[in-house]
Amino acid sequence: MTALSGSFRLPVLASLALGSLLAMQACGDLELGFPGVSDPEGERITIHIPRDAASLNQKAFGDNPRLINEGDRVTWVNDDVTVHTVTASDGGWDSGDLQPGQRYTRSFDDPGAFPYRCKHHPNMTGTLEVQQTSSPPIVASPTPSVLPGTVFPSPSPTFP
Ligand SMILES: [Cu+2]
Repeated sequence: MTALSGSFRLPVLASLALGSLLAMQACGDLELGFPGVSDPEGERITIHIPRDAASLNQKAFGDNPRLINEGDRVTWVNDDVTVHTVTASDGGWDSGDLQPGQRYTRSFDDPGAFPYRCKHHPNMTGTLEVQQTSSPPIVASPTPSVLPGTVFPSPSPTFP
């Protein structure tokens, strides 16, 4: 009986977990889709701003510099208990105030180095290094792979 009631409880737990995931997703920027679903245009990268981030200086945003590929989409999540921002050093983009638990997402479509900081704690710095990808990320029509040196006879019409 305990095993049976246990197996009845599982779907409820699973749907609760899914529900909270969806709720978390809805808290941040308006963004459709499910977590974990791959974006065909690039990777989704999450950078967590940890507790007491202001004391971490140039490591406040994790790995620094952080290497990503062009087209990748970066989400910063404020896991701290104080307000932070993610603000480009050149002022080109700005998350605005991120309350604890809030997130900010931005796509990086051009290669280069993008230094940023927190407006409230200018000692909190990070740099994204966006690398150029050698091949285009989107393949419109996949072509069959042909081994180099393979010779195909030119097609000739056949008649009965
Ligand atoms: Cu801050």
